[in-house]
Amino acid sequence: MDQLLIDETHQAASSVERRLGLSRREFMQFCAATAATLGLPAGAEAAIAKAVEKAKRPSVIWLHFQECTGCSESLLRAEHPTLEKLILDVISLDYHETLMAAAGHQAEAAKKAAMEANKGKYILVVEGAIPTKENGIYCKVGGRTALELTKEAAANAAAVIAIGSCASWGGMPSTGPNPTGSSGVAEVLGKPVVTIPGCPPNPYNFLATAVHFLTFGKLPEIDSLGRPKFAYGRIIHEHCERRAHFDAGRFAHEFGDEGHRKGYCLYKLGCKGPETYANCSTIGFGDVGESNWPVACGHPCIGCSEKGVGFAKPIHATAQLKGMSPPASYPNVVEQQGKTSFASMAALAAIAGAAAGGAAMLAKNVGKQDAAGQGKEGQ
Ligand code: FSX
Ligand code: SF4
Ligand code: F3S
Repeated sequence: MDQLLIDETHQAASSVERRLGLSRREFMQFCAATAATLGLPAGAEAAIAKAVEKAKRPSVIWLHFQECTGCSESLLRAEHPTLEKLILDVISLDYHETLMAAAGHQAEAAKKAAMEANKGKYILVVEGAIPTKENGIYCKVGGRTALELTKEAAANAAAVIAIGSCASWGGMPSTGPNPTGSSGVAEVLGKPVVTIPGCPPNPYNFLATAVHFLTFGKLPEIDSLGRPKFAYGRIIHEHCERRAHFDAGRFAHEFGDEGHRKGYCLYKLGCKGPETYANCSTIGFGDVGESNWPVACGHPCIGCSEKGVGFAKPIHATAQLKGMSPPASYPNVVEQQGKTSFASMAALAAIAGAAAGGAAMLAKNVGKQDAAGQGKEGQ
């Protein structure tokens, strides 16, 4: 960073320091973490710091429908005490049914006023699915259906964000036979919206999306399902901390067995990491950093963020492997010293250039080792 940028960044940090009582270090950590979540190049935290420092925060109108409020909870109950302050400082949360003090007519009036004052400029955030059967009578707020309220609020919004799997594609309320016709926001509006799926989604994915809007004046790049690519561009299995165990054929077969206790791959317990696009494994939950996500806690991923997987496939059914096939044979879990390993046999066969013969010998020897009862955990 050049000197001017450093000075401006420090200025921004001091201003936020005064406003929120945050230390400069905490604020810069937040900016750096957001820049990293967005996959921005080094130095981008300076632009974020300047944008957050600006007094004018985008107005956010947040609607709640068929859901458990877990999205809001995960956003506001982060362990790190400053995150909550930052969320409320990055955005101007003008209407949020479960957080605002107002109730009844007062709340309705607050929404109307916020929508009028920020016409064409506010961000509409929808949490929860929208029931569509019987003209949407299964979810009403203030006597009006979720269907009506969504369409009305979306009409003058600068951007629409569906937070959580419920709002993104129906989520848990849409589980078959879906008696209320629960649907996602894009389906109801008939146009694409930004979706932040997950049940609940990682708060940083929402926050980073809001900060991107604040910093660059536009929403981040999205995929065909409306998901920001920075967060949902890769399958969990690609960057899972247990991946080496999957590749080596070391699996937990039952909860509490030796493989489970040793932290082996959870694929055979139904982990949907191989067919779920999300960054759970890389940014973690609860603002405590990596290693705080379902798989790290010992439970298979249920694909909560993936349409057609979460709340659709049985939790312990084996996942579909996307873009890969499992190896036909696996190395032993414990290689005994002094014996030729699977890898070294493969290397030797390749070096000898006798691919066909080498492979045949390899198969024969692996067969012998299997017969000797080794590597049971890997089978
Ligand atoms: Fe709950 Fe949100 Fe799940 Fe849904 O999260 S955590 S049921 S995605 O809409 O409140
Ligand atoms: Fe991780 Fe699940 Fe893939 Fe195993 S199957 S490596 S636990 S994501
Ligand atoms: Fe959900 Fe799987 Fe992430 S269950 S929270 S998508 S690890």
